Amino acid sequence: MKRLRLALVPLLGLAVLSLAAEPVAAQTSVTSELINGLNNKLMWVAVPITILVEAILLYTVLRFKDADEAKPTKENRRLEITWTVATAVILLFVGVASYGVLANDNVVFQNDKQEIAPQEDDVVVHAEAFQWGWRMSYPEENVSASGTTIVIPKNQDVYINVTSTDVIHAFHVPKLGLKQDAMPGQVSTIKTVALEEGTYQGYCAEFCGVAHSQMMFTVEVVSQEEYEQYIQEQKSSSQNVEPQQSATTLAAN
Ligand SMILES: [Cu+2]
Repeated sequence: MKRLRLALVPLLGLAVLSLAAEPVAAQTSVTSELINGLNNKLMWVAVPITILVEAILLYTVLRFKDADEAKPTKENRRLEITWTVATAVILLFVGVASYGVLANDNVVFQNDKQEIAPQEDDVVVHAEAFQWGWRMSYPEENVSASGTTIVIPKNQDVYINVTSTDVIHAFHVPKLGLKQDAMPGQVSTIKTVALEEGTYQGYCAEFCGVAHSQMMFTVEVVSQEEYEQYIQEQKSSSQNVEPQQSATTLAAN
């Protein structure tokens, strides 16, 4: 028994460390808040189960290592009912917690839901992938973004329409919790609300050919005023230089 307790100490220490090691960082977007929140909730289930299973395993090894011959186990109704009910409760918790996140529009946007179509103030970004680069534009403002940088305001619903002109690419901004396949001939929308101003790295996350690794882009989250200023600048300066822009993007890559 003493040895068992000794074996449990580093195990418990590890478990506590794994929980403490994850700092409660400020969330960058509603999407990442939901995803990380679910991850943390599931950790509260997974860590105790890991400890329980490892503890039983260690106990069994240490307790019976000198036993002469294995004896068949006897039926234990109470134990069987307990683990069946416990498993059901745990799976129910995991299912309900996951459904709450997966059914949220900020995580999985259902394109056929009419009632959550963009409102007047909402920002719509069109992200078109091609071999090998991105054409970013604001269809409602009728301007293209400068280069491969998307500027979006914080605390505002942002809809990103992702598509491709050739093969399958993927729009991925890890820090904002955004990921969506870019399918040729199909527009897939993702929605989010950015919460933290800053610059976020995005890239293509679907291997699409020789220059796949150069399909980078940037998402800049700014204040509402800065965003409006940016759109005005784009309107007055460029008067749509979309064809040249994609050519320079391609050359730069
Ligand atoms: Cu790609």
